[in-house]
Amino acid sequence: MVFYRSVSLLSKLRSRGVQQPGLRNSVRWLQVQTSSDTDLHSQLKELIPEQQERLKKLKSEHGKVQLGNITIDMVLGGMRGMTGLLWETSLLDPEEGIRFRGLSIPECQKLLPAAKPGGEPLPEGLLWLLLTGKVPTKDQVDSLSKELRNRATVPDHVYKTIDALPITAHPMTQFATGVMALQVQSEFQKAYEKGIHKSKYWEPTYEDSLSLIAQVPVVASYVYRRIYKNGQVIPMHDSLDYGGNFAHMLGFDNPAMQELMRLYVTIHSDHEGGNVSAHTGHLVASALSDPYLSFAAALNGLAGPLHGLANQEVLLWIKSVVEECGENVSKEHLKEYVWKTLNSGKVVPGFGHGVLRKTDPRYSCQREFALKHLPDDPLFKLVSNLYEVVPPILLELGKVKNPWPNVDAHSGVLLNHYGLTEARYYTVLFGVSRAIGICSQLIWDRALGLPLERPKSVTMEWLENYCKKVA
Ligand code: NMX
Ligand code: MLT
Repeated sequence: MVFYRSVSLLSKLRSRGVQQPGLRNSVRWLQVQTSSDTDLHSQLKELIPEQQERLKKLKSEHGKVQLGNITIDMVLGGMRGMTGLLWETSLLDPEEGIRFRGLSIPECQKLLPAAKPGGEPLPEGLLWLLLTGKVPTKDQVDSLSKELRNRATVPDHVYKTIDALPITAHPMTQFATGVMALQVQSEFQKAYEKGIHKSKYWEPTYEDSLSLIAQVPVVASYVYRRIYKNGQVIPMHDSLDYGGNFAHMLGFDNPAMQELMRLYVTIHSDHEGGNVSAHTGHLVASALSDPYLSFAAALNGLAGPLHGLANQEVLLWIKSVVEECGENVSKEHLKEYVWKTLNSGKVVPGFGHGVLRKTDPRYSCQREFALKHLPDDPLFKLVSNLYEVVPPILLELGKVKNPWPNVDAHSGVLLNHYGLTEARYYTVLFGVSRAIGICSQLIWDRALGLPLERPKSVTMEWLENYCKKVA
């Protein structure tokens, strides 16, 4: 049984100094952890029947309620503004940014357990929150950390499969290939072949998802060490948390870098359902493809430069600015460089968004991190100057709907500061984090019995004829 305890939560949040405006929104949704049970699976098992009932009621009582009109602009314009997906784990407000199960990023930073007092949230805590809608206790997070470590052994054939690729293959290609190779261990596939009843689908999906989340940092760090560190692999630490361990396996034991990785993995995990990677994962999973197949597909979408690859593009672009204009480039020179980029028919990477209409809060929290840990870093100063220089120029173009920076505008300079300088690798880090969001929703897709995704498409001729008819 789940209890809603908004009032006591409110005072708990207040005593931790959470800002009021956002708080009012989140309290409506947030469920407080009332159980000390540290087993995530049994918590989910308890939650699923009531959420199934909730969906059934929504369908039977309100199934015919209209959510808006579909215009030809929407059909031709990448479905922008068209509501068409159920995604429980997070919701994006165009002005305010992402909320994970109702919690904003600053609220997650205050409420989710950290490795040390006042530190960045542990991604395992976010996973617990996304899956259950409840803020976990430190004991629950520690238990989940341990479970993930226990599931992290990657079969040998996965390394051999990656090794079959040329070392020059893009890190995302190597990573997605590794994830495909992990698929041979899918519990869902085995259970389906044995004829599992549909009401039980979520159970092997849960098994696959937790194993996948546990193993992606191991595969990702293998790819990094293979390409950039002569294949000298660093084994997992037997007591570190998920984010700390990922930094460790990559070769970074600086406590500040480990904190950065915890923040990085937390904030990149989920961005509601319509972004290319989440939507791809959800679509592929709707055919009852298992979590490995679905997530590998999602990674291939993330590897596109308008989506996840933008973090690579941003650092490469910043480095090209430095190469051409020097580290202490003036704002005037920066403006010229931005115009040069635009005039050569390219986008300014790290700016703009399909849904957001203000500065991405994921950008803002990375800026906070930089102000705290690396205020004098020259590339951080350059990024700060771009924040002033780029938006007015994009507005001047007259077509850009959001001139403000997104998550990718900032992540590279933080990683670069701590020595992770290989920009081509950056999207792999995004991918590791995104497994948490996509797999959490996938478990709920199965638990709620969501159907095959199959929207209707039409031709230009069909649209022209339709317009003549309605004119
Ligand atoms: N630089 C130059 N032009 C831009 C930019 C930008 N940063 N952002 C939008 N535009 C252009 C866009 O290309 C389009 O031009 P055209 O009509 O000639 O095709 C026009 O402005 C209208 O686009 P919007 O409706 O504002 O944006 P849309 O929803 O289509 O695309 C992005 C969103 C994110 C793809 C776009 O803003 C972009 O290309 N940004 C740079 C790449 C980037 O940072 N991507 C990462 C997004 C976050 N993530 O991690 O996935
Ligand atoms: C994401 O995190 O997926 C990006 O910001 C893109 C999006 O939300 O469309």
